[in-house]
Amino acid sequence: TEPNKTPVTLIGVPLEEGSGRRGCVMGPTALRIAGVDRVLAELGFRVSDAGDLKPEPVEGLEVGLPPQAQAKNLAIVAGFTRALEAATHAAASAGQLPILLGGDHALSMGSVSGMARHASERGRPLFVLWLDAHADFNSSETSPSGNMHGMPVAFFCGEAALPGILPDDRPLVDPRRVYQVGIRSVDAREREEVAEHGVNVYDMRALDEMGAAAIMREILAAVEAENGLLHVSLDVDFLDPEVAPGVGTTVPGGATFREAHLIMEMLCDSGLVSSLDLVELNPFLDDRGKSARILVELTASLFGRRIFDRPTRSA
Ligand code: B3U
Ligand code: MN
Ligand code: MN
Repeated sequence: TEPNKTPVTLIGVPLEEGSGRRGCVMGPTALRIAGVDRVLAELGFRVSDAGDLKPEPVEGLEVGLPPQAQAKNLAIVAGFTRALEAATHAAASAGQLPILLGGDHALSMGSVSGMARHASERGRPLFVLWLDAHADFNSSETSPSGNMHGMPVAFFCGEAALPGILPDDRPLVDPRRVYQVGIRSVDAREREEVAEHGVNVYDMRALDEMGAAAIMREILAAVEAENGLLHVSLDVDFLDPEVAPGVGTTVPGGATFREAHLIMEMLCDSGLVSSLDLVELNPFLDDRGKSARILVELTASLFGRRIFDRPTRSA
């Protein structure tokens, strides 16, 4: 292991209740079988595996929801959110880089909130790079499905109408520091909310028109300009379903293998990444471990695997 590299902590999050179907509970195991710890160790990182997180017991939160609100499996998602907020914050405070092995995308309610607390203690702003087909900016009042994996961005920006899960005075993420890439499926109300709150959206058209490199240069420049920390949240459905079929909500027309790798390589060169979610992997729907393996390959690129060194950063 190389002493100048931030040690990595893997945290398994066997959460599937935020999504509309079963299977994500197997995600952490599939990522371990695909060798996520091994590739990081090969790249010179000290890796510890905290095992699978257990949710805190939670009851009675429903009473705090607005009338007509929908939040399916609120208790279990809230229990994971509390445990994850604490575990992610603890790892980052101890000088480690947390990687959350999901688990559905509701887990980012906890991981990003934990990183937001960490960043605020350091006096630095937290930025979020959201790689996803979906904006995940529904609230308990706007969600058409009630599935909480469609709400995490609204939650960590303080807009999900889900009181009582974390303290009211918790540090939030400024939606203008959220950068979404790959977006191609947004609900009607969600669309208005995203625009109103100033979330930066590079939808699939932007990715086609600008290319991944130009998009990443803009995002990384914004993070650098404010000396921010950058949390990366990678939803399997960011990728095209032909590349990564192991996800419950496939949306055609997604990112290619090459676009995703370039994004990871540029993130690595930037040195700005503080934390990572790997989410929505559903091994029950996967094709012989293909999607799990691709997530591990992308993680390797993010942590420094490269074809050849480049003379200048992000050149
Ligand atoms: N926006 C829809 C669908 C969805 C969001 N995230 C996923 N699916 N994975 C919803 O249910 O909120
Ligand atoms: Mn998502
Ligand atoms: Mn998605």
